[in-house]
Amino acid sequence: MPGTATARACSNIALVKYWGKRDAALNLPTNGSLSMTLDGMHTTTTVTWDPTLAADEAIVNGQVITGAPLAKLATFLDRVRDLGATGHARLESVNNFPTAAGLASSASGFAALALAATAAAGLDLDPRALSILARQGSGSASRSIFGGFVEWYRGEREDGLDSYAEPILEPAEWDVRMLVAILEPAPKPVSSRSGMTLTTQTSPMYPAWLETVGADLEAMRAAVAARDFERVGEVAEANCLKMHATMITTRPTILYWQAPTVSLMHRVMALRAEGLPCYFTIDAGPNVKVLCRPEDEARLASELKAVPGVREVLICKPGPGATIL
Ligand code: 2P0
Repeated sequence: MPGTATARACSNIALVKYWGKRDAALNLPTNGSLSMTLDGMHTTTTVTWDPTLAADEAIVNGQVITGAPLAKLATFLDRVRDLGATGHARLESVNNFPTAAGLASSASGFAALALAATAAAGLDLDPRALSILARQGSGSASRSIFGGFVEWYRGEREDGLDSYAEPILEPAEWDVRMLVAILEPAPKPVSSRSGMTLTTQTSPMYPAWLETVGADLEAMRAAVAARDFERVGEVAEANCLKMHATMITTRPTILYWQAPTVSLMHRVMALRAEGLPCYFTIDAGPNVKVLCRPEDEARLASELKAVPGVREVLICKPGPGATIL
């Protein structure tokens, strides 16, 4: 009988970012990062190890995957075969959020796949081993194994065994909101993978990133532990802008912002000046995520929706870790 398992994992948003690798094959980062798992955005993945299959097969959001994206999944499944799985796998994966909207699906995708693929093979990995496995699919996936607020350690080892994530606060321990303002579709930006490589090689700002990101991480760790909303927001916003400064000064430039991205940043700063505490962060795309307190969620959502170019606003709470369904 083929072994089958279904797992679900949420996406996450980094409050201190991952941008740069010390090992590209293992996705070992140049710096640690810290994120919030997002309950509203998840991937559900079913994996079946089937001895009759001649090759790995994948369907993502109803589309049969071929070529380089399938090869990337097969390489990841090789890591699961290294752990003891045999034969080939059929995987079917669905995101509950719009993938084409430039919202990262690799974090939730590889976290769900790591859990489903190992469980289907009868392998019982502890959360740390799962985080290490998910990291090899996509760096940010190491964080999506856990719920709430999560730190992913840089690690020092060349084999990556000390580069895994751990939870700092469980979802129930601190209630905040992350509003995701989704913009109208724009030309597809540079992938994170190639963008990171170019930035580390060419941005004159990258050394400054490396010199200062450790202090951001330390400040964020303390602010999250103290549930200090303003401090978390200030450090997250500054760290996001610093990462984008390294992207923008990459040659050729990696400018993920569109005009509405900048309008949203101004709107968030203006709302804050008017007395609504909120802070923005932006990843490798044009969409803007805004941190606020639960009681401000409705007002902030309507303010963000009123910015021209905003198509939709998703409201996320701190979400759970990856689970078997
Ligand atoms: C982050 N990003 O910390 C940062 C901020 C984008 C900007 O992690 O190459 O998809 O698969 O390890 O994890 C996106 O990068 O990259 C990312 P790979 P990944 O969330």
